[in-house]
Amino acid sequence: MKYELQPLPYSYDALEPYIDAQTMEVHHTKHHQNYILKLNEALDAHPELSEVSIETLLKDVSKIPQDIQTAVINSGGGHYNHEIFWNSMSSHPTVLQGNLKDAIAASFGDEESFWKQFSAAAMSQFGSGWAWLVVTPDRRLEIKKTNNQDNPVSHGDTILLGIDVWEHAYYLKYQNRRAEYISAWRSLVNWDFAQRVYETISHP
Ligand code: MN3
Repeated sequence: MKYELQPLPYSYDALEPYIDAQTMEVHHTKHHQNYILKLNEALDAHPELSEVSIETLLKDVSKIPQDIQTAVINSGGGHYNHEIFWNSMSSHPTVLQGNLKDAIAASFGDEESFWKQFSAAAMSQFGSGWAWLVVTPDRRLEIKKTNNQDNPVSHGDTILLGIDVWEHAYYLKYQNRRAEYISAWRSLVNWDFAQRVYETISHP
């Protein structure tokens, strides 16, 4: 089974003015596509893994054959992270509500305090990487950040939201102004997606 680039759940210009169409198209058709090509290349050497999902591979990287371990972490992580990233954004406004809203209030204070902490994590990620809202194995909500294409699922967490803070995610429009990109991203966040994942954790 070869991985293939899936269409985005919205058009390239659907996130304007917060993220421009050119950034979205290059990010999807060049960056994400390239992770998939390199992941397929790595897996070519191990046909026995062809039916194992990328999530399963990333959940226990010690089981990945040594000769492709780094390639799967980098390129497989890149593929998996971008799928989450596209779904973490919505072309129409969504609202934090229900049991996730309560859980966020209990963990971070109110929604405003959550955004302060989430933005600070995304801002302070040094160099290329990600900031995440995750549920830990003991079911606590936490904000985390990872380098490059490292992924919280490799550390036992379940991802509710992820923001890409590699420069390619924002440089065309925002240049070095990462803070403006993070602030704009708040208008795009897909709470419906986070809620759907959270339901699977709350009611396994
Ligand atoms: Mn990216």
